[in-house]
Amino acid sequence: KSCPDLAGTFEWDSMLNDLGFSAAPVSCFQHAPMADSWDNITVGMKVEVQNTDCDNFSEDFPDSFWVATVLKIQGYKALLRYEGFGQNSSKDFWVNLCSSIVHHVGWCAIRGRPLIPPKTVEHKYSDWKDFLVKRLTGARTLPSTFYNKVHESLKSRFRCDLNVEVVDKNRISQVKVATIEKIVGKRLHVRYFETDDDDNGFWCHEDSNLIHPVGWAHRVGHQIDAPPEYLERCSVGQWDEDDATENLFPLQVRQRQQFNQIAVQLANQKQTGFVEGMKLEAIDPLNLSSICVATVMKVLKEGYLMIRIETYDADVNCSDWFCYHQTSACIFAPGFCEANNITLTPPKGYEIGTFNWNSYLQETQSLAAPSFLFKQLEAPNHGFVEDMHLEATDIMDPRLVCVATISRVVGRLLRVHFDGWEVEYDQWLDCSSPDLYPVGWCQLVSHKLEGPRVISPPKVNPHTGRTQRGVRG
Ligand code: MLZ
Repeated sequence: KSCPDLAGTFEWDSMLNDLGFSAAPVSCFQHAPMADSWDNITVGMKVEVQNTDCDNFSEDFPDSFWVATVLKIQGYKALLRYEGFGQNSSKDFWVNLCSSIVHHVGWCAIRGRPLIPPKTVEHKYSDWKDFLVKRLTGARTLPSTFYNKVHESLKSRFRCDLNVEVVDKNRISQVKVATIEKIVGKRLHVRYFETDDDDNGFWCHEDSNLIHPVGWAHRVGHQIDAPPEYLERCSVGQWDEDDATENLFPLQVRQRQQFNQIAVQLANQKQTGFVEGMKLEAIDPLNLSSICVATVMKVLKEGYLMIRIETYDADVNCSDWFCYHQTSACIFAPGFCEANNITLTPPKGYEIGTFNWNSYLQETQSLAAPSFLFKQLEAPNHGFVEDMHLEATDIMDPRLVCVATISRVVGRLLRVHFDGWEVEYDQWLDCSSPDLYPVGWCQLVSHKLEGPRVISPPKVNPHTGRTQRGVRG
């Protein structure tokens, strides 16, 4: 099985006992394995687990099991205490609840495995059976189908060798054809078509809005860099069995349906949607810590927009345009930052303290995109709270999943801070971002987890003072 190198992966266990440590609950991460059934997993539940408090414990051949109670839950991790320990916390331990060493009560009986009381307490009772029966009466446990569910929820919709269209990390205004080479935890490693072997390709989650089905660019009118045969295939709608088709992108299908509904409503109310030249605020795709003044440069089909971040000098080749869907939660009406006390990054040539939307609109003779067009109006009850810990992709170096903390919550918008790194590395992300994972996710899917930074300072491009998508560090 192909896994990224797990050497040096960070273990949360030392931090989990810190006073006040709080991990974002699994149920906050809609796309995460088991998120939809996590509310049934509660403190006080009983499970059967290897008994390590015995003579000659061997991890590979555990021959004794015992019942334990869930004392705390942090992400996928649970603090367990063996039955019989009462107030004695000396053998408490953290496990990943989704790992294969934890079982529902009754599992040992079915499998003919022995339940053996831990050494530390074996002298405490003479009738352990009676003790356990009493302790277990009325107790909750995991559903017996828990591991089948875990297993199911870990499966990717994709498979290796499928072709997709992916943002070109060196030119974010276009997509390229790429092939899936590896899948870890529903994160896809893709290799751009016709690039040399040194190119390290690109990582993104299968629900990312940076990847699309084959034929997408042609369909919506997005720029694509692909071989002529491919373009020809797309223009006649001829797919082969290795082409990823739209059924693998349910979120994008939903976006399109939402867009169609909005278009009907707008038409009924005789209102127009996004128009070329409109101004807005947008998360800078090349510097996710900053929300910037931006312009709609082009309206594509099916609700896609090409947007330019005005922080930088305009590129004559339009290579600085970036595609956001109209229903994206990463674009905002002018005034959003001010209303929410976020520092708006002004256009090139303007100062943070003095930039004013009204005069800017006048000067540039342009219209503000009206606020009813933006998704920010809906703030779902997502459950994220400041200071919660989680695991998050460093989208500027997307092979990395790192230890992180929620540093701000603004409606549905989250600011994610990478522990130990400067705030310049922070990322504004929507609460439904597929780049956010619960504590214990990396361990669950065998992905390397980057710990908090301890040594070397970060590098910034000395020429531009900023970093580039996917090519930093
Ligand atoms: N090469 C990169 C690594 C940064 C990783 C930060 N993750 C939060 C750099 O030094 O910029």
